[in-house]
Amino acid sequence: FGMETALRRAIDRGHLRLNYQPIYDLASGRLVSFEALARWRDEAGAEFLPSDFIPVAEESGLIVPLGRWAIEEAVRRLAEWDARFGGDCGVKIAVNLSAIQLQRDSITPLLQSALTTHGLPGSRFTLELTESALVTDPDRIAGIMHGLKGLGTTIAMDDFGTGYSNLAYLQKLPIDILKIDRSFVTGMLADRDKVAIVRAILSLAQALGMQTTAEGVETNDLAQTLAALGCTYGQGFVYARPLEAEDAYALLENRR
Ligand code: G
Ligand code: G
Ligand code: NA
Ligand code: MN
Repeated sequence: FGMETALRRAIDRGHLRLNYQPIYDLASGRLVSFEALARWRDEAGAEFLPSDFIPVAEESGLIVPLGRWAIEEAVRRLAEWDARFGGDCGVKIAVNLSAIQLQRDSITPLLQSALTTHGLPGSRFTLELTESALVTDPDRIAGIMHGLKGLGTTIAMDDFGTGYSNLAYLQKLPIDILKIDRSFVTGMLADRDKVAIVRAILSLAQALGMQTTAEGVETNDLAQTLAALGCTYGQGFVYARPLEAEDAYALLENRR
């Protein structure tokens, strides 16, 4: 079957795009960033989600061109938003990096070059890595993370709590944000065990001087509870689903 061939063609022909899901500061309600999420609509109009094609991309090696495209597209888009806004539009963009992409490609010079091309500082970007990135070659990943930090970026540990039981890496790596996996967040108001896990992650992050993002915030009650517990940021359907770029820009325009 030709999912790999079709994906290769989609990358070459520019048929992938990024959607953008807003992330808010829970205490102030301020819009602070957008997570860039890849989408693919094929020639027949069928829409594919990352859960369909990222695994194919990783197995086939296409994650390298796909990941390069995502970084360049995110940087280009933020520069476009700044230009339309008439200056720094005040949000960051978060880009997902897969473990296999980090093993196979040199992300830091690529990002540096995109930043130079578009005249943006690294501090306008967050990079989201999963714990699985740390399993195979932690020393190499640590080196990459320090290189990315050197560009001024923010580093977020995605899906935190689902991946890796060895927490020793938290004290060694330059991690700024723990993203609490939505499996602990959504529905936590009706589940004391989930609340206990979320509290534990929040206090761990606080003790280590890290910020936190709760994913899967689906209700106002949940947003308020997370704010009261000291979670820094929230992302989820109560605010917005992942948006087309134009709708994301409208959201940030209307914010002022
Ligand atoms: O948008 P959706 O919830 O279907 O995304 C599912 C997951 O796919 C995200 O959590 C993210 O980790 C991953 N993903 C989305 N876009 C990208 C991308 O551009 N690169 C990589 N490596 N992963 C992505
Ligand atoms: O962790 P990851 O990068 O895979 O998470 C992003 C994915 O989570 C996106 O694909 C998005 O569609 C999904 N998502 C974002 N907010 C919510 C939410 O509030 N509820 C649910 N069920 N999924 C969400
Ligand atoms: Na992510
Ligand atoms: Mn996640």
